[in-house]
Amino acid sequence: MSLLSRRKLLTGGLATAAGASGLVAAARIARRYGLIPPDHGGIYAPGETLTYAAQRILTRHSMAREFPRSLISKAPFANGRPIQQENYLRSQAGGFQDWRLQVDGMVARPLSFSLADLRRLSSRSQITHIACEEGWSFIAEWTGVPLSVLLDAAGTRPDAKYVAYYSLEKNASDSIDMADALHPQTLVTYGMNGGDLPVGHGGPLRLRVPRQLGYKSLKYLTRLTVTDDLNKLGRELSDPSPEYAWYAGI
Ligand SMILES: Nc1nc2c(c(=O)[nH]1)N[C@H]1C(S)=C(S)[C@@H](COP(=O)(O)O)O[C@H]1N2
Ligand SMILES: [Mo]
Repeated sequence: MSLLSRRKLLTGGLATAAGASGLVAAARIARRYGLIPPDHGGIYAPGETLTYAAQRILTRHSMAREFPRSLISKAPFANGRPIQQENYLRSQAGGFQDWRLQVDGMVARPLSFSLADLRRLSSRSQITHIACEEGWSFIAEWTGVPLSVLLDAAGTRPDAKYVAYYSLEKNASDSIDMADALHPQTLVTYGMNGGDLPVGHGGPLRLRVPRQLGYKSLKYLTRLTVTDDLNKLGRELSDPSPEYAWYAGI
């Protein structure tokens, strides 16, 4: 079956099922095609599944909107208090020379990048909107290395399904599926609005996932782990907070 007709069948099937016999049937179709998000909560909470499955089918190739320079926000809002962790402040005092981004898990070659290493790789800049689930948002230019470039360098195994990512900040981690990890707009960023990424916005390194809500764009990025099963990575990643949907597509 062609990709297009398969896609038509899937979306048609999901819509029909949702209309005819409720969300539970839609979830059943989603499961058959491997479109269950890791926080699905079983067939009794099929809403998350329907959102994820429908989005993944319809927007697999879609791009987050990019804006002209004239629309960059004059006063971007840095969420939360400045990070005060002792190991962070020490690294900052040394100009982040010792900052490393580790890439491991289901890869042929685990790698470790300094900021200088990352700056030598091919970069991309994009002007996108970042939206917090609490209602505020801003537009900024972000510069960095496409996550796909790092995953290719490490040699991601073909059976990988997720990329988990960790912050230097305690208990801060998250994950995305391969569709978002390999998406051209998903960047490991070290620059914002033409300068270094400010501390308040996650400097020296932050993952930007512009097709999802702000909370998926983790600040103070230190590690990427490729996996086929989030349950292998401990509670923090296998059991995400119920307040924040794992899939936050916009
Ligand atoms: N490490 C870390 N990353 C984080 C957060 C955080 O508290 N710690 N907050 C998230 C949330 S809820 C949002 S909306 C955005 C805010 O990005 P900003 O501070 O650049 O505005 O960062 C996300 N990344
Ligand atoms: Mo947020």
